[in-house]
Amino acid sequence: MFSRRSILGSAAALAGAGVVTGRVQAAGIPEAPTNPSATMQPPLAPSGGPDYQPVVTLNGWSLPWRMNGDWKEFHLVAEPVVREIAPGMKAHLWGYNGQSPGPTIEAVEGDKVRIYVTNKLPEHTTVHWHGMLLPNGMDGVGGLTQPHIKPGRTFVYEFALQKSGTFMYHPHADEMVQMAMGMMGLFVIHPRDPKFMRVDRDFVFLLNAYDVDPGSYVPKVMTMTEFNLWTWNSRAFPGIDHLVARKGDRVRIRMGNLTMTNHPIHLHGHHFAVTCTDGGWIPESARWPEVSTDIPVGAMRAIEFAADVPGDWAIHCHKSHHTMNAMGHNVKTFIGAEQKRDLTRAIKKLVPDYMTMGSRGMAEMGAMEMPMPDNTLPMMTGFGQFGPLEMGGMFSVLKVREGLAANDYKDPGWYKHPQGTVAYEYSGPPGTDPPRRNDTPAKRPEIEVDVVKPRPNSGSHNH
Ligand SMILES: [Cu+2]
Repeated sequence: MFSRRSILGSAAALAGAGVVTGRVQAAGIPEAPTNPSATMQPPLAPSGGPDYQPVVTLNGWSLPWRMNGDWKEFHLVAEPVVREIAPGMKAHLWGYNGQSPGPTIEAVEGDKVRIYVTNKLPEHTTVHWHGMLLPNGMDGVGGLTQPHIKPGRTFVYEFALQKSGTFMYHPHADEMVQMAMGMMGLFVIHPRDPKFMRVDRDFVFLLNAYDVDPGSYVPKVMTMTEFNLWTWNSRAFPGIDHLVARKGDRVRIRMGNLTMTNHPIHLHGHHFAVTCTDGGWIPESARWPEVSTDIPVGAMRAIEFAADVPGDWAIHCHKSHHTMNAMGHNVKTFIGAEQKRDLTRAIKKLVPDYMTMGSRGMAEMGAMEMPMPDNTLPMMTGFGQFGPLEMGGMFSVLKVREGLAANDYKDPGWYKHPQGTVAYEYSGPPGTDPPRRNDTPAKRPEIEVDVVKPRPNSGSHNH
């Protein structure tokens, strides 16, 4: 699954550089697993200690650890990486252990963690543990709580995990550049009580954004608001993994926002409750049902719902320009304008590749194979079973199916709708009623679900 490599030679050499403390020197630095691909790795089940439902990182993975005495030891390597944003486009980013975002770190409330951070970037860095309650000197703010980690050096962070929840990690050093280049990851702390807030499927991803000029590979790091790639875990539709759930599962989706703007995330076909923020779990009495939730800058939200109806349900950012890729932003609006053939012909004499488009809307771009620079994603793309989806950016599909195995996250393909349950074209003569296909309209099954409260049998489901 992962290739292993030795990072910097022997621990003794590092100790000689005066960076690694004598306390940990004896055991040596743990290996730093690396993962070069954007393929979702199977969740990393707990290998000891309290049981928990491991998270599934969309297009990502969780970082293996080792026990050293009663310390859980991890090794992050900050380094340049190549990330496929979607098939047809790669970006040259900075990240951790081979990918951007870095691997998800999973541990349990009460664990003592020791996290080695090796810097293979061309400039200094630090790691800040966003939202965590920890000693001030472990907070990772370069210059304020620690010296910067210079290129080639390794630092050690040690703290006990006081509180379960969802947290993030990112540099607090040359932050604008390093975050614009993709340096970030998720840190999930599972509750010590395996029954507390137990779900059947637990998905995680970061909202991030890049500004990569069409035809180029490196994000523009000075961009403030005009990003052109809106991504989940540094992937844009149609490159984002689908979220596969078994009918009847209680599902959690944890989303952290490290972009420079807010994202109203909308889920079709289900009612959910926000159950967690970076500050902790939300008591039942303070939850309310929702279908969209706004995720502020520098914050995370976990939503929970019962996946009670099979189907292919869209989940996406409701800012419609965030479900669009590069190329689109500078297209002029021509809706309603007559683009006369003569005019087109005249312009084509000057600009041979010129195309008239957009006078009836932009939908025609969804199916069009437009000539584009290399390494550029179409503005809107992707196909479903009924035609082009005309999407990009922050869009994916929740696929609810009956009878899946508990740990089956494989793409089950497109949903096969029962006959008579898909919207259809009216084909009768004007003024007549549509042909009757069913005596009763197709209805969702009636399931008593309280989205606000955890399921009463929550916790016993998988045992
Ligand atoms: Cu958005």
